[in-house]
Amino acid sequence: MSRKVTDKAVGNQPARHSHIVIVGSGFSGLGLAIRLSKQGRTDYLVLERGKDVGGTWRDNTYPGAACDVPSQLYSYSFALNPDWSRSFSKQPEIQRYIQGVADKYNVRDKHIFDCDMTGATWNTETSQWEIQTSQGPFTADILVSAVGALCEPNLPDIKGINDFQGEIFHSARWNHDSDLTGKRVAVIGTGASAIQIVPNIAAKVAHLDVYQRTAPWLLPRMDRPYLAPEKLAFKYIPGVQAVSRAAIYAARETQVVGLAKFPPAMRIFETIARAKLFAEVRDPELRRKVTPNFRIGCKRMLISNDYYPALSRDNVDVVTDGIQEIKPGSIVTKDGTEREIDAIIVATGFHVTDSPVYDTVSGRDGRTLAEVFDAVGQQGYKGAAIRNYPNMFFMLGPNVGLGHTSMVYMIESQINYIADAIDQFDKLNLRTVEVRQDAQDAFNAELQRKLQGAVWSTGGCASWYLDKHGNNTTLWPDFTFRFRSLLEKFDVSAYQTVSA
Ligand code: N01
Repeated sequence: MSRKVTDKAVGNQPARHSHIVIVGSGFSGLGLAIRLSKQGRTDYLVLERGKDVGGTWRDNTYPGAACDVPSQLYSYSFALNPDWSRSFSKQPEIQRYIQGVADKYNVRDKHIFDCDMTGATWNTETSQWEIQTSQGPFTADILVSAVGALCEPNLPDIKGINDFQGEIFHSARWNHDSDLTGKRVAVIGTGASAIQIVPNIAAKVAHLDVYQRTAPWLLPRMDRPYLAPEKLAFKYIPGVQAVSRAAIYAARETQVVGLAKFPPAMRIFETIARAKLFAEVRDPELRRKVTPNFRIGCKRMLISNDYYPALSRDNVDVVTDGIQEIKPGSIVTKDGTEREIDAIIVATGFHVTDSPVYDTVSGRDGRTLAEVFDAVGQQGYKGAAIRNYPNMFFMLGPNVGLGHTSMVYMIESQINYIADAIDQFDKLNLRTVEVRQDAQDAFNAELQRKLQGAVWSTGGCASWYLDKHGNNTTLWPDFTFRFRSLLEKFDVSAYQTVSA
């Protein structure tokens, strides 16, 4: 049973209490909220810093933003969408889908929007979380972090970047008031975001410099509009959409063999990528520049049919000399060349293993998540719990990320686990639940053992998958159905519990 809900004071301010507080309403926080509502629960709140649900799909509105996982799979299993317009959806359609699901399951009134969590501290005396937000304090018996891994833009530490006088913005904070038509533009980065942006602005800018630090591997994007009969079949013939989804899932899961178990098998993908590069980049100098020097899969494999053609345009240059400094109206590379520009698009990714959110969450011994991770790296248990953080669950915590299939599958696995954990917390009348150190250590030892032979460790690249200790603390190194079965039920025996 949940304890009595009373509003208390945190510091001098009265705090609003909720048995469960979920922070963030992207695919993960929203999905958990829907599950709790379906179970008939009303004792939860979702604190969302934005004005709407959607998370990264609400925030990433850059030209060309689209998913690189097929739409059939990139959706909740309980809310299949027969109306996807194409096999790989674009951002506006995904955001509309997420909004539609929030409306259908009627969970918006459980949200507090424009509510930015600025701190969360475990209070050992009350066994509650004290949560500071831009809308005042809250307390919770159970706190769920669903803030996502790709939410805090990573701005590169380049000399002079703050003195640039032209327009400058991050890919995840696109300035729609800015008109790049006829301007000299620089894109810094060549990751998943940049390769979607470049083809979508290349034709309208006067000149585009693409600053590449590492050439990515590119595979064909098997994207196409769905035909009307297909959509009718998805909608009206029972099982057709589920079968299509299962087939896509199974096909993608075969990649785990090469990525995690036997990296030489990735040569098949490398051969396809090399053939594509050869066919689409005819200029030998450009081909040399954009040929990757690591095993495919070590960094996220990208899919695009229009990136190489965009790079081959007369008004586009790929710059590989490394940025020395940014001046008020130009970028200077390490070879001394100065290129004048009017605008910079910073497509340099996100704080994944060093999110600023980690500085704001203090656990049982007073240490922040950032301090704990700094000491030992991002370690958790089933990506859902972390020692020293009682009564706290994580959506997309350590080692839940993927390079080959839909994160929504992992999210739904975690929803099963956390919803069951909350149920058991109440049924067993617990006051605290905290993962045992030995359970967490054994889980991580097994993860790192599996990761040793994976392409992310052996493929010869640097990536955000690895933390500063050199450990891969972001990716799941096995088949995703194994993750699903591991998280099917909450295993209370792996936790220390105190009864209420
Ligand atoms: O970021 P990234 P992203 N100077 O980290 C370069 C997801 N996503 O926003 O490779 C110069 O991948 C960096 O260079 P290097 C997806 O999970 C999904 O593109 O580190 N360059 C790299 O080229 C993805 O993995 C979709 O040498 C610097 C780039 O910036 C994640 O989001 C679509 C630099 C960063 O690439 C992030 O993608 C888009 C510096 N100081 C994104 N620092 C889907 O379709 C970094 N770089 C689902």
